[in-house]
Amino acid sequence: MSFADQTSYLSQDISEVDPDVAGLLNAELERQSDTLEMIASENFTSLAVLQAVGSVLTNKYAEGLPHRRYYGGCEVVDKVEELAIGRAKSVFGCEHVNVQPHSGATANEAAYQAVLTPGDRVLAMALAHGGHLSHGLKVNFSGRLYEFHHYGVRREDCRIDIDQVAEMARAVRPKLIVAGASAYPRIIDFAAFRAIADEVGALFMVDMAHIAGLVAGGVHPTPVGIADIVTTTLHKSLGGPRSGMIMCNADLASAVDRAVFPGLQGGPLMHVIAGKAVSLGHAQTEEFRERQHQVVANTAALADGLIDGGVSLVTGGTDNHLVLVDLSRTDLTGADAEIRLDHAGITVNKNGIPFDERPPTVTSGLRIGTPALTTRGLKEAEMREIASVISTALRPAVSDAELAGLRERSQAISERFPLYPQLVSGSAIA
Ligand code: DSN
Repeated sequence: MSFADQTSYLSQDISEVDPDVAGLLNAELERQSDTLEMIASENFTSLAVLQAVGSVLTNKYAEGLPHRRYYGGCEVVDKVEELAIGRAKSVFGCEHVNVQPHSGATANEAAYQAVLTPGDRVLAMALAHGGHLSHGLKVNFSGRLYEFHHYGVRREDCRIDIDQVAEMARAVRPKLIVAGASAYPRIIDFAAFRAIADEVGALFMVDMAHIAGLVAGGVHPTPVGIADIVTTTLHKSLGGPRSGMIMCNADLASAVDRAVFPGLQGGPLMHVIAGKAVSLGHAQTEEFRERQHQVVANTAALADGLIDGGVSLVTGGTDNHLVLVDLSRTDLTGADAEIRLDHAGITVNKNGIPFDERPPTVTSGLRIGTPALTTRGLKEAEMREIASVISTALRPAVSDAELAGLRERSQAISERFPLYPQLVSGSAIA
């Protein structure tokens, strides 16, 4: 193609321009279709969100906020961002929202920057007990910039030790207390954290990334109206595009906005903000609310099936979208179990469990979630069948031939629930 032929540059299909990348997109579509996706932080977004994220809005710079931009030509993207803001307020009932964070980690980074000065003390949940990387892990920006102290769960029941939170808050006198988890299968009592924050004069922040869909669907208590700041991702249980968002009370609005831009980011990803608007619109529908109820019902059915199959679960069950399998009393590590389930056609991640004696690269746990498969249409009957596949795969002496048989059972389920049928005919592009 010569420079004179610009029409081709602008309009040629990816399969012609770049068969390597096009082939990989199709391979990933096939992988997602043919396996059972049970990573608790993943989901399948809608075709409509894929279309928004793959749109011409990727071409646009729009630093600033709607009607207060540093670039011309923002009249359309202003409307897109206003739609996302208005819908986020309707879904979660927040006073203020900034929809520009590129990810959950950057949402947290901006939230900290809005209310903290480097060196300030923060109290958050330990990663090893189910917290998040950006809640003060030493090698993460959060642990390097701020003085994090960590609470955890009780040894006897693996529930958040709210007495320990209170004791630590009184001793540490943090400026900020953070709640929210990446591997906690139970409901979090936000009001109890608020009371502790008030007692010690701390601000209270919730990172609800994992449970945002459940909160929007009314199946987990909301932290909005209780916490001063609420951060989230859009792509986990909420099922939107890969990205983040910050909600806060009106008094923190300008500090949050300034922290996102110019504090942390440059141009917002307007194509992704369009995807956020689409998914937040969907989060107001009855289909969405019913699906969130189904997520909780599916996880409960999965938990019951696993327990019946002899598998131990941290806390003995679940209230939300995930279970945490406890392999600590077996010879099987989380790393080996992840590989076994991969061979059985089920994608999960190894995960540390509270008081794990194995290192984080090995672990004694598996985190298994149901949002993605619930979006695909699976219900309790399929969850019981999947629990049977998983329990069999985790048995001590399972053979390769048995794992191959289990993979056929997994594939039989995935074939009954087609994923993106519009895309399967040779194009993974929306
Ligand atoms: N990495 C995300 C998760 O898988 O839960 C959030 O920390």
